[in-house]
Amino acid sequence: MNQHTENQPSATPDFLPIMGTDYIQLYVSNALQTAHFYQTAFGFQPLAKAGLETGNQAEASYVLQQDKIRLVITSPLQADSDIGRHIDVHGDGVRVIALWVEDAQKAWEETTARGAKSFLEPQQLQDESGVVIRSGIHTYGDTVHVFIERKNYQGVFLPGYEAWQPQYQPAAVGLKYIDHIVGNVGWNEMNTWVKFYAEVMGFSQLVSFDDEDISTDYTALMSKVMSNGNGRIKFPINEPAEGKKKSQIEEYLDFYNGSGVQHIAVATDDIVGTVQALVSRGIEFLQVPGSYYDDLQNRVGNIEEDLEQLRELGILVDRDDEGYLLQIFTKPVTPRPTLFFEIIQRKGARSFGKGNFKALFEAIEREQSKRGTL
Ligand code: TYF
Ligand code: FE
Repeated sequence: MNQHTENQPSATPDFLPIMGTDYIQLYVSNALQTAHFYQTAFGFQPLAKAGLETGNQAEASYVLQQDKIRLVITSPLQADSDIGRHIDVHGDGVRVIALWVEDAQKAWEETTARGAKSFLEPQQLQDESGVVIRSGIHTYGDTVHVFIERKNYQGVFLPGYEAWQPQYQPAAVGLKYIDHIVGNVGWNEMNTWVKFYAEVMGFSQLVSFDDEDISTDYTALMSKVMSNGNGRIKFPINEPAEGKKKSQIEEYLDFYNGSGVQHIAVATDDIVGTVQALVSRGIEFLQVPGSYYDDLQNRVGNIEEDLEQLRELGILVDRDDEGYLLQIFTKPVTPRPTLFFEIIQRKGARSFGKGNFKALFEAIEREQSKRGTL
């Protein structure tokens, strides 16, 4: 087994304190309809919007919220825009992982001084509800991190946005917070990005898996998990490895045309209820064979959930030294096999479901073979 945990004593104070994920911004071709999908299918609530009606001629954005999770769904309103080019190259996908920081000026200074490429110099946004400071740096592919400092801001989201309260407000499905956000990076880029999160952002490596751990017949990949000081931000990074046929990571890179966000893992404290609600709203999940459940009890011991219910829904279970976790993966939410969601419930476990990798990756391979991309 090649999994190892690295204990990193924090001798030096955190130069980049992060309180959590502020929002995730997707660039999509029809933000109005994508926002409807996240409301209807995923139970997000409308929070704020910006666009022509707020004086923005360049782009329209819809902000959705479910508990601590905020999504910003953005489309261009004009030809020849950076947003339009992002969509043309990548399809709909994640452009911004915004991090809630104490000091956005310092976050930018500390990271750019350590080698980050600036995306946005610190700027002050102001309206009658207060002040937000924002800055940003580039990370893998065309993905960026925006630092958001909102110490005294009382508005709905950010200056430039107005409250969005349509009549239509489907119920939430129990999604609570972002557990982790996974990036797929290109061949031989793993070390670059592990080094970036370690040296530029002060993160440490939690675990790593190599292709010995996680190759099935076809899928081969390497994965390392980077985490910030307080553990609220966890960024696993995947790199493809040579296998018998095309790695799922390589398939992603081909369709996304480069590195980018592969999956967003969202936490629930009732995975059975959440998944039932998602299924009833049309979300499709990867399915594992029934035999997965035959030896589940032997593998994970006693769990509180009803095994039959887990089998019916296709929820996976894994155990580590600290407890267990339940997880399930959606099919891609875009026409390209790129972005998908993970629903996760942690019951003590702090790992990522290594015991499920084989069953999960075989399920992904069945989808790849339907697509003819294996
Ligand atoms: O985030 C993780 O590490 C798990 C497992 O392509 C995983 O969710 C790893 C790679 C992958 C899909 C899921
Ligand atoms: Fe995950």
